[in-house]
Amino acid sequence: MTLITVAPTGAEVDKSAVPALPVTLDELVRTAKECESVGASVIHVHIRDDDARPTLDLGRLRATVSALRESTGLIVQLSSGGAVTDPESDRLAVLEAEPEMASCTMGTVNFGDDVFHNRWAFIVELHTRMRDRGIVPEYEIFDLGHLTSLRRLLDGHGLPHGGHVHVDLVMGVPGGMAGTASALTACVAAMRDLPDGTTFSATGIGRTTLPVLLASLAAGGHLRVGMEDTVTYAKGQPVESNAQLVARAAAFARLAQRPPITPAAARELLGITARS
Ligand code: KMH
Ligand code: ZN
Repeated sequence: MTLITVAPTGAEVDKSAVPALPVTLDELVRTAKECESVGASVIHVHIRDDDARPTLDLGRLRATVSALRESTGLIVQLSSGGAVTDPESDRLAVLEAEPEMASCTMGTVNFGDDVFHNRWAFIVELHTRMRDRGIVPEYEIFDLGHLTSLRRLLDGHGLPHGGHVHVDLVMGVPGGMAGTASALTACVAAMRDLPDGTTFSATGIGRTTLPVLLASLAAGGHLRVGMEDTVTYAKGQPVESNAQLVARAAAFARLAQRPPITPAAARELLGITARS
């Protein structure tokens, strides 16, 4: 069975360049419903302000969590990564919006012409606060050494809330690991040092989307797709919608005899307990 996460928006893609990008709450909710209907069980969320610029405004984040919870059964995973310019304090405050999940990036990485900063003490703080608040982390891995850091984190600071470890390999970022089957295989080998039962999903940025998707399915991994990671469906063909990417991922998963799982099954897999 395959867990499919959709990452519909991100912090980098420009709405004016990609009109299909969901940036308002209405667009996000519509996208979420469409993606759930074609096989997504988790939504990784970045939000935008009224000018379609990335924001970590807490009021908006709370409204987003609540709207997605009311309109869909999806697991809402807020990004604590934000944009490369976001301060640590705002990234930590994301947790106050009380999502079921949040991302937790396992190290600093060059990010195109920028740097995505993730100091060790900040990572420990995110991990600890998530556990205190009953939020399940998805550990974001941009490079092989981030898996070693995850081992160090779990050894020194214990398992996350729910006890299950789930990582997401974000591959093909300029500055991070390559989006190739061999890089994915190296990660799978390194994951042997993580707790038994650790699960992983993978996503390939830009043109690495398909090789990473196929390699992840072949290696027993789960999938993340969405316009945060790719805005081209095929050469010269812009992505029409996030649901188009989820539907393709679901079709590949069915072909691999590992059909998409429901949000309820995903909650069980990830150790997410019901919130009151
Ligand atoms: N926007 C990137 C700088 C995450 O969501 O946790 C960070 C990112 C990772 O997208
Ligand atoms: Zn993200």
